[in-house]
Amino acid sequence: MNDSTTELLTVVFFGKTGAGKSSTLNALFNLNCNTDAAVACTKEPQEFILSRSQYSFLPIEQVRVVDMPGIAESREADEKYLPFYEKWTPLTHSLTWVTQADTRAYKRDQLFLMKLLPLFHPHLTLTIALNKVDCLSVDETESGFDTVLKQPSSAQLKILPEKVDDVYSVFADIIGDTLSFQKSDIVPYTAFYGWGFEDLLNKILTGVK
Ligand SMILES: Nc1nc2c(ncn2[C@@H]2O[C@H](COP(=O)(O)OP(=O)(O)O)[C@@H](O)[C@H]2O)c(=O)[nH]1
Ligand SMILES: [Mg+2]
Repeated sequence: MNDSTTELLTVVFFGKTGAGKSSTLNALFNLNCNTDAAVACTKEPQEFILSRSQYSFLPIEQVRVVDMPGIAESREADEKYLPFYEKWTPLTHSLTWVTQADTRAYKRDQLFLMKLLPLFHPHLTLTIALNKVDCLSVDETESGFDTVLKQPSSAQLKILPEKVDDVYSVFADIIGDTLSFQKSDIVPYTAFYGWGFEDLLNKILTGVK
């Protein structure tokens, strides 16, 4: 659905505070969005225009990427940020919903998605970016993420499909028939180590209908 006359594709990063939206944008595109483990530091949408002269892998002349303030910081913050989400949702071609692999609590994602879903363009490309795969917990006896090879351990790889199934049902439950949504729309990765980046970039940049 990108408009070939304007050659501008808009990719917007949504998701809970702390899920890793800003870190992902920084790592994917070498940007400088503020990040913090403890303090929510993206207070307003931050917009960046990327052009193919600088990023040769872009499928289109210009890509606008937008880093949003995180949801679920507090009730007041959600109320303050909702208008930003309401403004950007209809302008979005590729929506990257960042969430974490190292949790089982997705209720906040569901509640916010319920509010925004009516604003989604029916042809919008949705990607669930499942970050922090490095933190995916495994049995104490098994090893975790290999920080030297920068890849998940075999134990983590073994539980990943189950994790993707869980996340799929959490989101599919809300999305219903509103738009096409498949398990392949969920991309596991880690912004820290870059594992999964190629799949993520392909999905968010070239999966646009
Ligand atoms: N372990 C781990 N931590 C991450 C990863 N991505 C981001 N973080 C950390 O998560 C925290 C929140 O990240 P940030 O990008 O500010 O989240 P945002 O609120 O969604 O923009 C920061 O401390 C990041 O360093 C990852 O892949 N693995
Ligand atoms: Mg942020």
